[in-house]
Amino acid sequence: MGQFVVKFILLTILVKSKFKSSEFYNMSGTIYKTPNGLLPYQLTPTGSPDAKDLRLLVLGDSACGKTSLLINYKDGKPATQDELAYIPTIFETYNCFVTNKEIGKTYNLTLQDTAGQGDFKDLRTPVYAEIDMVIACYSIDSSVSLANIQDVWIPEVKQTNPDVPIVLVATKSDLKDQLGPEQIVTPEQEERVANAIGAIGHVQASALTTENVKTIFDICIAGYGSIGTIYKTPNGLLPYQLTPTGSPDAKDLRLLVLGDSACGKTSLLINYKDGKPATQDELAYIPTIFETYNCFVTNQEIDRYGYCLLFH
Ligand SMILES: Nc1nc2c(ncn2[C@@H]2O[C@H](COP(=O)(O)OP(=O)(O)OP(=O)(O)O)[C@@H](O)[C@H]2O)c(=O)[nH]1
Ligand SMILES: [Mg+2]
Repeated sequence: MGQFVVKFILLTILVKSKFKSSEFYNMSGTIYKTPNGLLPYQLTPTGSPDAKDLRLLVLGDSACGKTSLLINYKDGKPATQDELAYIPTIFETYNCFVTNKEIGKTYNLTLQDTAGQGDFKDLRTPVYAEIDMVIACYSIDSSVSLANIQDVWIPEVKQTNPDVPIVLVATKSDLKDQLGPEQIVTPEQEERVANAIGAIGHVQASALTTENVKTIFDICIAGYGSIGTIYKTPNGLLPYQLTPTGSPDAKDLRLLVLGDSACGKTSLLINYKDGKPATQDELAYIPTIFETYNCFVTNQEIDRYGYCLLFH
């Protein structure tokens, strides 16, 4: 039982770090998958009494495609030519219900559309405190709009809501097929901004073709449900097992224990890294000065790189 609790705590730390730093972050135009595939939320005409509220806000430069994205998602179909005509937004709110039948969860989504035009800053900023997640948009053919995410939009929202999770979205991904590579932002530029703003996900999407539009919102829902809690897949907690060696692409993850003298930090680490209950000898109290342990852990189920854990 004791061993289970120890593992549980350490795995919680591990899974949270993994979730934040890689599972979502490495999206870069790919699709986030749990062992069962992406958790799919479908639009439903009405919600259930236990539907959770989730408020998503889009922001980004004027005409980068924010409104087109929201309309495409909430209507569940490609935008018509009329809808694709550019009408600058002042301030608009859409609502829709989405359900995942597999796990029986429903969300009442509030989609907060904002104006990219600077004139409407006074309308935008009051809602920043009330939102759960930001969808930060730039147009894939505009490196200025990408730079503005880091220089203008995220600083603006973080003034009011410093810890809000961010999903970074490249809009108009269909333009990659029409424009030359020199007119499209580079993966390095995108990666740099994603890193700088600490995005939990990064997706390239098109309201014109609907590519990945739904994925953006599925990531928001999955990310929101997991942040600050223990990340669980439909199969339960992602289980990492100790392995004698790592794989060449194992990621480094450095965990540090701290707390009062004799509160049990060293016993916890030894128990976990050895994968067995501590012996009576090991449980004897020997004050630590500074010690580092290493071990490799792998999750076979999701068949990805393992982690090289460094404990201090
Ligand atoms: N090729 C292409 N064009 C798009 C796409 N999404 C939007 N557009 C075009 O981009 C223009 C601006 O789209 P909007 O969605 O209104 O832009 P916005 O970001 O809401 O602009 P503001 O409301 O002023 O902040 C329109 O002319 C759209 O037709 C897309 O996925 N692909
Ligand atoms: Mg708009």
